[in-house]
Amino acid sequence: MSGKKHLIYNPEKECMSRDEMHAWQSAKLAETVRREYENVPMYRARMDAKGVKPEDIRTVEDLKYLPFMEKTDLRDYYPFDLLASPRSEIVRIHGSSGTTGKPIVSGYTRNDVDVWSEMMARTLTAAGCTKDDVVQVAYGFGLFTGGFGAYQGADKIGAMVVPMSSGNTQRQIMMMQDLGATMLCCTPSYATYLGETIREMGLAPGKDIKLKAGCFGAEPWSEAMRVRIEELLGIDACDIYGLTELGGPGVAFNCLEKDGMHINEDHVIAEIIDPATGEQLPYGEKGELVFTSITKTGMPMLRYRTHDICSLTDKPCACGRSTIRMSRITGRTDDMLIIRGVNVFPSQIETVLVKTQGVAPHYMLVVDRVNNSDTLEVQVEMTEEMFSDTVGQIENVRRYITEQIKSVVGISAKVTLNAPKSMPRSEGKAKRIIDNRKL
Ligand code: DLL
Repeated sequence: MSGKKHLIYNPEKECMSRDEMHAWQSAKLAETVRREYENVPMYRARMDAKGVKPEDIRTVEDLKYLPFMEKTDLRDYYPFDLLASPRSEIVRIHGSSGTTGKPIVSGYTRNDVDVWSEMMARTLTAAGCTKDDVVQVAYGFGLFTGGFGAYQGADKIGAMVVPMSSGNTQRQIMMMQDLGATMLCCTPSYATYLGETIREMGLAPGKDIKLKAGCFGAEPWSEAMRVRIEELLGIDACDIYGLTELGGPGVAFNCLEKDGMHINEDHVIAEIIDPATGEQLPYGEKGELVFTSITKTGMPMLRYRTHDICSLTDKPCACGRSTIRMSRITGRTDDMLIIRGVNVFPSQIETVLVKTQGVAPHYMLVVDRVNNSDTLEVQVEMTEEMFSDTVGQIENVRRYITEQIKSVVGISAKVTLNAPKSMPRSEGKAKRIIDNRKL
């Protein structure tokens, strides 16, 4: 237990008994399935093919009879064929850029925007935000949901919102000082960059910078990275999770215990499945996260496969919320690199790097195939202090990282130490992998 003071935005919903939650979820699920069956021809056809009728879905346990949805569905039925409400009811479009071609888009009704704002108000409150706070939003505003999500949540709380969007780091820091920002919302990689820049400018967290907490997400990050951000900025760094298809950030969030992310279960039902068989897995086991939206009306997602890997727990949390929690995302089924037959997650390598003295957490994994064998190169940046060390000392660090990767991940990697500030900085989602084998 952290001993921290916990604020809860909506105790009635966030602390309801498990029986009440089960009854609520079951009723909302049945309603959503009916809406989807009646309005979305693709999903009706999929249910018919499985021999499932809306009246078969009465409780949360019946979820397993429903067919899955996938990101490819959003591409195949782009842009509006998955809408479960009339076009005239859609008040907002958000999207995320895929690695290939067109973005995927999701349509939000007024109800969906309100639900999302509530989820984000809960998220920010759990990190300690009240109407007295100044919330600097350094997530991008646009089709990406980060900026608008944080704005809407802080606005609902009645805090003072500073909608900076991402980038323009010097101006970002100037405004942070001038306006006395107390909360920061951005990606963890950008938080690291902001923290480093603040330190380089000789500014002192707690004195020149008034931040007390941050809500960071939209990309995977490690526990070691959290410790680093907390040290750099002198704050509580809370993990927040979400995806465009489910209504943006705020699907799940850390409270100040930072022991897993509370899922907004009155709006989404979470399952963990074995990605190979599609079978449900029990609490505690790692697998692919699947979500069903039960209060969205624009484009509800039923059993949506996120490809994110984590586990769930229903163990009680010291904050008083009764909702189940998801662990940190440890990787994606499609981000998992298979190198010489070994499963490698970038987060494992990040943990090694962040814990190593002398290197900065700016890194890139370059995978290639040479003479029919996979190669992995880990490029990481040295700190200024390390850079001015002797060649022998630098070589010791390189060797240390190589050994650690071998022992943690189980494969040999070539480690390249780059000069300070030579690697690209990320203002939004960081790109950490170059897989030349796919080219
Ligand atoms: O990234 C929404 C968001 C904005 C979440 C701001 C948190 C903060 P998409 O662009 O649709 O939506 O990307 C969703 O990002 O499936 C995960 O793979 C990844 N992701 C999001 N949050 C986290 C997190 C937003 N906390 C995809 N940890 C998801 C790890 C995350 N991965």
